[in-house]
Order: sequence, then structure tokens, then C-alpha cells
Amino acid sequence: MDKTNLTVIEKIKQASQGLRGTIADGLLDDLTGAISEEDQALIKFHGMYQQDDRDRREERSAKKLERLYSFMIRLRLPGGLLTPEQWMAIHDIAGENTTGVIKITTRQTIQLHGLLKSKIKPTILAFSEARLDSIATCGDINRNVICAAHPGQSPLHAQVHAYAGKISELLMPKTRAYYEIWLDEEKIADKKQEEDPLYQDRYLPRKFKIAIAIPPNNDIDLFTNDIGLIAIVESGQLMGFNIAVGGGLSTTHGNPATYARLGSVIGFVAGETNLLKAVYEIVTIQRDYGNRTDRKLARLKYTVDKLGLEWFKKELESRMGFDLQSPRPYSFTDRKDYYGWKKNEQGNWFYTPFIENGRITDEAGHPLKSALLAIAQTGKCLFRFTGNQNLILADIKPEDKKELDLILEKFGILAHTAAASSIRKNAMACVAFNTCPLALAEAQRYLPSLLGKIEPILDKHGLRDQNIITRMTGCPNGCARPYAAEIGFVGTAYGHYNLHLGGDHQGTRLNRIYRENLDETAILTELDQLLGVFSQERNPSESFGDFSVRKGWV
Ligand code: SRM
Ligand code: SF4
Repeated sequence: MDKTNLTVIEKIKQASQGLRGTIADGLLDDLTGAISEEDQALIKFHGMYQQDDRDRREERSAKKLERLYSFMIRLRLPGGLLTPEQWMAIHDIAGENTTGVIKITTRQTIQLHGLLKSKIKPTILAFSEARLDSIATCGDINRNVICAAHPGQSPLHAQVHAYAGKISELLMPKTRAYYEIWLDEEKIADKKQEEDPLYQDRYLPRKFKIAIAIPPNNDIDLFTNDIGLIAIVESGQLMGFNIAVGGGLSTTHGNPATYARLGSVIGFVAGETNLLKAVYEIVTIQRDYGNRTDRKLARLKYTVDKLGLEWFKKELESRMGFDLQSPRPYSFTDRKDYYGWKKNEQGNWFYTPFIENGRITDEAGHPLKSALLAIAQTGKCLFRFTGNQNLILADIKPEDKKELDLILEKFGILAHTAAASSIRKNAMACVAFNTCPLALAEAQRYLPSLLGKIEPILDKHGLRDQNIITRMTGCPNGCARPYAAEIGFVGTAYGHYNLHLGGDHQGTRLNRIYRENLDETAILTELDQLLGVFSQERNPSESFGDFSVRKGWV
């Protein structure tokens, strides 16, 4: 491991005394809504980001006021599941302590924005009372483990789903800092008790992401994760998992050393003990060999490419003490969410409402948040999040379906979902303005209106029913996975986007830049032309992404 020229963040982690820093003192300073820069880096490991309202920067600066600081908090929900009681708790917490909007993320969990410094402790206490926490949902550590969302896909779903929780537990940090700072747990005197053989004192070089998919659905975009686990089911039995390593999407405009990469399948493991050992040791390799001098090049994808896949596999086998088997055959067919009512093999029902960009709030004519509260109050379904910023109301008994259907009808959710176009139902946008400090352009506040202008173009070309996967981000970090979309918009400057084309429906191909730095007029002109050719020349059932590649547009 290179111990020279360590990044500032490396030094902050090392000096933090188990991620404590001076967070507890900073909370008491009511002269500012912010915390120190060092603590801003550490508080991420506790699931929070310090932000400010970017819409109000100028106004605040003109009045010589400090920025309007607040925090975003993200829940740890391996596999993305909440009980109705937990949903009600989140509903209340969001209303009392944050902006009120419940935001489903692209990684099967939820975020709340606008949390003032003074409200952090009560919020975490309320989470804890609901048996929830935000540990390690941000920072240089393993993040929320995601898992195929749709329970109707396979009778083995529950068995596979349990691995999300097991892996999350396996890779939790040992420090008690979270409990001490936020939940007033007594300080442990013997520091040996929280020694962390996995993370030691510098944690990982960078964030680390793990996903589990159950073919044929790849709704969690498995190959964009540092580790992707593909459940192999033969004759109705879970045989084990193929392991893919080195996925990751972020790039930096103007930095050719950065690139998006899909994970490479390196082998197969059978049995829980072996799987957990493999996951753990992949993390230790990244801990020991990941780049700690340049955070732009610190993700596992760069470690894998720097050292080579063969080297990586050998090193892993030597650390595990056993060899990987050859990968088993598998096939993904799609990544979409299945909207509306669906029944699984056990006869239980599921309902997926259309939720634009994962934002749950009450809007004029569309009281989604109230509807979901009324649903939760019945206690008759689970709340299961998807990697496409959606929610499945899950495990509804046949005798309860009518009651929930009536609530969905009363609040207009059935009609809203039925009315949404295919392109909208397959679209995602990241948060971007007004809270994301890294946003160069709008995303979730803009994509809905842009889609409103693309829909007539689709109608004109007879393409309204096409399931074209469209994703937009406000910067090249790629939080809505735009590089794996058929049409990807990546913000370059306010009102301007690179247009990417060529992703597939299975999530096994990255797209490429087709045109750079387009404004809205240029985007619509380009799409009108491209979709016109697509409608005339495509083969039956050919997707827009496949067609873009066949035509050589990218
Ligand atoms: Fe992300 C940073 C939002 C999924 C790649 N991401 C951020 C921050 C925290 C900005 C910051 O660092 O201050 C954004 C907060 C915005 C806000 O106001 O809420 C942010 N990322 C999101 C979410 C909420 C987007 C959404 O609308 O759903 C997603 C939360 C997922 C979760 O629950 O954990 C989110 N971020 C992703 C994904 C997609 C995924 O993981 O499947 C990616 C690309 C995949 C990958 O990691 O390669 C992603 N986010 C990044 C990066 C670039 C990381 C890198 O390798 O360089 C950053 C910037 C960073 O880490 O320095 C970032
Ligand atoms: Fe912010 Fe960029 Fe992520 Fe969008 S892609 S949420 S703008 S970091």
C-alpha cells in the first residue's frame, strides 16, 4: 500500500478515533448550522452529508448570512425493505424534521433532506425506535447492499434476499461512534473492543457497493457495482453465486484517466460460508491495494485494471484458501419494474405505483404521500424499494387486495400509474439541484418536463409504447446510472447535457457519448431525427439501444 502522499481524507479517517472526530462538539455550536470540514468527511460514515440550499446562495450572500446549511440522511436498508410500521415512522420523521419529501434512491433506500443540525439526534433516535439506522450508508465503506426487488420472480427470492442482510452485517464497521454520538450510549473504556480487523483505522480508499441479482431480472444494475453477485438457480435450488468485480460508473469531465466500467465475472462460489469469505476478501484486497493518493482513481474498478483480473483472482483465492469454480451459465432479460398489480407463485399480490424519480410527496391532484400513509395504516403490505427509484407494495394477501385497491383508487394512484407513458416509467434522474453540491445541471427537477417534450416526438413516430430506458444526471458522477441507459443525459453546465446512446435492456452494455453539451432545443432536434430513423428501420422487437449500436451511431 502506498503510504506517501495520502489524501487529506485518509488523514482525517486515521485521526478520527473510530469516526468520532469532533462531531459531538460541533453539534453543540449553535452559532453555525454547519460542522467542521473534517467532521463533514466523518459524518458521511454515519449516513449524512452536509449540504446547503443552492437556490438560496445568492440571496443569503447578499444579506451577508451564512449558507442555509442542512443535512441529508440516508437509511441503511439491505435489500430495501420496510414494514408498514416503519413506513409510518418515516412519514412522521420526514414531516417533523426534514422537508417532508421521502426520496427513494437508485440503491433501494430512502433519503431525507433539509435536516437541521439540531434535529439530527432526535431523528436518529426516532429511526432507532423504529429499528432503523443510517450507519455506513455514505463514506469510504461498504454501502447499502442491494438485491433483486421483485418478489414474484422466484420462489427462492427470500433465501437470496437474506444475503443482503448477512453481507451488510459482515461488513459493518466495529466502532461504536454512531451509538455514542447519536444515541448517547456510554463510551466504552476498552478501545480494544472496537478494534476493526477489516477496516482498521483508514477504512476503504473509497465507497464500496455490492448488489445481488436473481436472473433473469437485473433491476439493480448488477454490473455497475464493485461486487455483483448473480444467484444461480438450478432445478429450483440455489446453487451459489457467480461473482463479478470492478463495476463502477463515475467519470470526471476532462479527466481521461476516469471511466465507467462494467463488472467482470471471475468465478462461482457455492455455500454461504464460502460466499461470505469471498466477499470479505475482495474487500480486503481493495483495502490493501486501492489507491489512497488519488480519490478519482480509488474505486475497485481501477484496482482491478491496475493489477489485472488474473492477478486479482489469484490473490483472492490465496486469501480465501480455496479456488473459485468456473462461472455458471446465466442470462438476464430485462431491468424494468413491473407496474400495476402482479401476483406471485404463492398467490400473494404486489402493486407497483409510478413514482417519478423516487420523490414521495403530496402534490396538487396527486396525494401520493397521503395514499402511502393510508396504505401503511392498514398494516397489510410490506414496502419494498427497487433500484429504479420505485416502491413495490408487497406480500398482499388475496383477501386484502380489494381494500388496498380501493385506497389506491381513492387517492388517484391507479389512474396516475396507468396514465404514465412508457418512457416515463423507464426513466430515472438523480437529485442534482437544489441540494447536491456537485450538480452542474438540473436532473430530477428537469427530466419530467423534458420527457413532456419527448413524448409528442415518440407519438409522432408511433413509438409511445417503447420501453426506452432514459436516465439523467446533473454531473458525470452517474448517480442515476446514465451510462447504462439507452438514452443517457449527463449534465455538463446549467441547461446543457452530453447525450449518450446505446445501453441495452439487460444492463450488460455501457452506452457511449453521441453528442456533447446540447441544450434543450438541440436535444429535441437530435432525438426527433434519431427516433424517426428508429421507427422506420428497426427490426421487430429491436430496442432503441441495440438499434443505436447497429446503426453505428456510437
Ligand atoms: Fe451518488 C455523490 C446522490 C447513487 C456515484 N451521490 C453523491 C452525493 C452524495 C453528492 C455528494 O457527494 O455530496 C449526492 C447527494 C445528492 C442529494 O442531494 O441527495 C448523491 N447517489 C445519489 C442518489 C441519492 C441519487 C438518486 O437520485 O437516487 C443515489 C443514492 C444511492 C444510495 O442509496 O446509496 C446515488 N451515486 C449513485 C450511483 C448509482 C448506484 O450506486 O447504483 C452512482 C454510480 C455508481 C458508482 O458508484 O460508480 C453514484 N455519487 C456517485 C459519485 C461518484 C463516485 C466515484 O466513483 O467517483 C459521487 C461523488 C463522490 O463520491 O465523490 C456521488
Ligand atoms: Fe449530484 Fe452528480 Fe450525483 Fe446527480 S450525479 S446527485 S448531480 S453527484
